[in-house]
Amino acid sequence: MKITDARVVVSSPGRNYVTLVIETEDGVTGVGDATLNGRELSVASYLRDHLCPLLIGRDARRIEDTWQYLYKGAYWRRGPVTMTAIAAVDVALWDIKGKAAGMPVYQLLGGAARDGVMVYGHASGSSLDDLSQDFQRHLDLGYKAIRVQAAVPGLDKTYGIAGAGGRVYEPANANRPQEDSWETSLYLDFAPEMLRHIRDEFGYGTHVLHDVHHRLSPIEAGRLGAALEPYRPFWMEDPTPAEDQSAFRLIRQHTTTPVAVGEVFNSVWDCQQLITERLIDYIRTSVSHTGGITHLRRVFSLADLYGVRSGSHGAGDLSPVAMAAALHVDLSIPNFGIQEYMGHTGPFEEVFRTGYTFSDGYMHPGEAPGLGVEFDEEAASRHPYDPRYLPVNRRLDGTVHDW
Ligand code: CS2
Ligand code: MG
Repeated sequence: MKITDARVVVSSPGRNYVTLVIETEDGVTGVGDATLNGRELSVASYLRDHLCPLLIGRDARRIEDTWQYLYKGAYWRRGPVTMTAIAAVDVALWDIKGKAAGMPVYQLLGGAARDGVMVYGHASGSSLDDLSQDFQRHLDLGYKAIRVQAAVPGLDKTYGIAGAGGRVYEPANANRPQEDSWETSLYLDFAPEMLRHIRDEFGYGTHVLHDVHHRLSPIEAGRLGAALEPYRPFWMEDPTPAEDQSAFRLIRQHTTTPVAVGEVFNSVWDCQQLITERLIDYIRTSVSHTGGITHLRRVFSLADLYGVRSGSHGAGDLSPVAMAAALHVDLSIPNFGIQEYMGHTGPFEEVFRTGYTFSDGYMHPGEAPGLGVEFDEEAASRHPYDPRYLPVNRRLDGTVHDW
């Protein structure tokens, strides 16, 4: 089953997505997501200029061999650009294999290990009252797990707060990054208040999650985790920048609040110490930034040995192709924890026709052969690339802080 064409489509149906389309001699086509938010064209070029020419003539059935060929053959290993490009190829080949076999990808991965995939949605607000309204909206939609973020009093721009009050969840500016503001002391006082507010109003029947977005030092994270314990968060996400894996030993010494890390990682090596020393509870690497289904399964298999569960990144900047691929993996692995589901906005449905479903807090990838996502290239061409920068974050004295 020879590959006859591999092409990259960069489009912006609501936000920017890079999609790889692979065609085979017998007419089976596969798609992969190659979106690296804010740095999209670097992956598009890696694919177009370096990988697509190598794919022509290869046997589409040899997924592992192709993965090794692209990873080891590059010499320059790992890194978000390389691993996102390889992921797109890998996911497209799994899509092709599923379509050729007449089976959904999860069946090829061993079949369903559960009936559905518990997902968490994002509730946010400019105030605690706004947050409560959004939390209720998610409950009404059926969510069993809800992430909470609210504007920190005293900081005029904070990450993760959608729409209401004129705030933008993830400001993305055309010419240069927006500058957010930050002060750890204000946040550390406020975050436990926010969790208390939600538990007082809604009780303990729903899983509540919170994303710290890499902004604390290890000892600050220990203090936050301890302060959150009475409100029993499902997890505290990305408490510190996790390039420093050993820093998590200090967090562990101070709190039993579960820790989730990994959305900016791109290989099993980035989380090896976190997993093997049991320094985290959930590993959040995503299918599209971590070398695709082939490598993500390797990460989750290692995690399974150490009692660490999955909690894949599923923000709206990963395309519906990535969402579908994540759901196939989630359904089939033994150590699934939870899946993020932020959903997609704008006219994305014109371009990506998805077969996955959401019902009562659980998702399912569907039974269509392959990934179950159809990509309409003609529709994509009506939504051209729209360059955007992610924000940077500064403390009130002007120091650049982790975003
Ligand atoms: C966030 C992301 O979903 C999350 O947990 O941390 O929205 C993240 O900010 C974006 O994916 C960055 O592109
Ligand atoms: Mg996050």
